[in-house]
Amino acid sequence: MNITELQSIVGPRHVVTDTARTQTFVADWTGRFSGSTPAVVRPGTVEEVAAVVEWCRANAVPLVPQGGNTGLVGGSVPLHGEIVLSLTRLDAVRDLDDISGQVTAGAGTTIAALQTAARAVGWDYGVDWGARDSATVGGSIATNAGGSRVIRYGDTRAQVLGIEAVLGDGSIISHLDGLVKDNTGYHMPSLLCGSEGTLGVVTAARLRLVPLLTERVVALLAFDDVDGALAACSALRRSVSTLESAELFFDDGLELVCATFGLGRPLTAKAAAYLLVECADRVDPTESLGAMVESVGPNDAAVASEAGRRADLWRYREAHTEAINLVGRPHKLDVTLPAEAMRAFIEAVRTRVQGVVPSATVWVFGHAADGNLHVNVTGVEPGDERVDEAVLTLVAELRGSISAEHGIGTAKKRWLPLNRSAAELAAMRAIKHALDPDAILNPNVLL
Ligand code: FAD
Ligand code: 2HG
Ligand code: ZN
Repeated sequence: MNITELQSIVGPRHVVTDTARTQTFVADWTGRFSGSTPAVVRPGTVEEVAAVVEWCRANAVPLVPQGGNTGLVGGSVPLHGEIVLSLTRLDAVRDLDDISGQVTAGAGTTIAALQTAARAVGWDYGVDWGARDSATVGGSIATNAGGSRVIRYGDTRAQVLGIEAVLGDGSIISHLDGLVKDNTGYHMPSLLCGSEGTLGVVTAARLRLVPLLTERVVALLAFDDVDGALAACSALRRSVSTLESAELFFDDGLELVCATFGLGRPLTAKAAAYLLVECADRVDPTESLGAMVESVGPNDAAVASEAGRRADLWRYREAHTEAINLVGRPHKLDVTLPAEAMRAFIEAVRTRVQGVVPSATVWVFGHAADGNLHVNVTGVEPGDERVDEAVLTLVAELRGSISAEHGIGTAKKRWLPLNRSAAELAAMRAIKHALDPDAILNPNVLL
């Protein structure tokens, strides 16, 4: 491989080959997926991205696009010796239009930096999740990230009005005017959202902003059983127009988070299931939420309006991922169930998993209002996929989705036919071939 040619495209400083420095780019956040790379290439402009893609095509060298490397399905790291194309230098936030409420962000902009820029001028970005400080705009588009505010603002796809990207043949497509209504053919942002780096390298996006809501209240509600928590979630969705998040977790997860991070328990008594809800408005939503909380009858509740206390309550939910990672490398199954099947799934999933690996530990939490559950399984060898098979076939039996918001990556590739027909897979392959004829872009994920 002629590294000098890559150096001449992006500058010698931006081609990293030293294995000590490539370490953080070749292993994923969980430590379950790792590989090696001949080079991490860090372009600084869309033209440099296009030149690197053209070079890869000419030299038959595949690449893996990478943003913050917080992806959880083994799709962001070079498992087959690919080049890593790191987009983090493309981090400019520009053309923030106060009138339309739109902004253009480079692919490498972190979600936290985007939020900061929007909030400084009275707007906000509608998508938010725990990895906000590292996850990037490009990665969030490639995975169609969801997070904790989907009930109010939708997923990443719902925020993307325009896109700039480099396709597999090195051509640049750019449509960043941000017209809200623009039915002029195939909608490239929709196609690239969730494409996991297989169709194009996203270099920038025109994003919709939402009004900044400064008055907030968070409530942690405890229930005797999962039915109580799910019924409360549904009642709150129906009656509280300011509801932004409704998150579910269980006592084993709460216990683990408290023990791992030395936190006191948030409520005096233990409960089976917990619902964490957040409301946001321009006027204080505490009273309206309080009245509704009483009507859904939790056993106990902790309520916080002040920012620090709100963050404390959120920590019990958001720290699940980190706490579980410290138990051992988890198998992560991020799934959606139809609302009416959630309880049946939660009841059955432990038995199914322990039926194939009796020593496994199953952790369940998620975004209750979206039907999105995160099943994490620890105590399993990284390559032993029997637990993945058990969970994903249960999901399919219940007519759910094997990927709610993290994508397919390499972790779930073999189970994609559980959700997609042969005709759909053929259509996807045809699209892939049209946009990436030489299979240069992340060829080992998704299909
Ligand atoms: P990476 O991990 O670098 O890449 C992810 C995928 O996108 C890969 O396939 C990669 O090839 C591709 N890609 C990256 N950049 C580009 C680009 N510019 N162009 C084309 N393809 C690209 N996800 C959720 O949806 N909801 C959550 O609530 C959530 N919570 C999380 C909490 C924690 C603690 C962690 C570690 C992760 C969480 N995630 C969540 C997963 C992760 O943050 C998202 O998938 C995120 O969108 C990945 O962004 P990234 O920049 O880190 O992308
Ligand atoms: C979350 O909702 C993330 O916290 C991560 O999507 C889920 O760790 C997981 O499995
Ligand atoms: Zn999630």
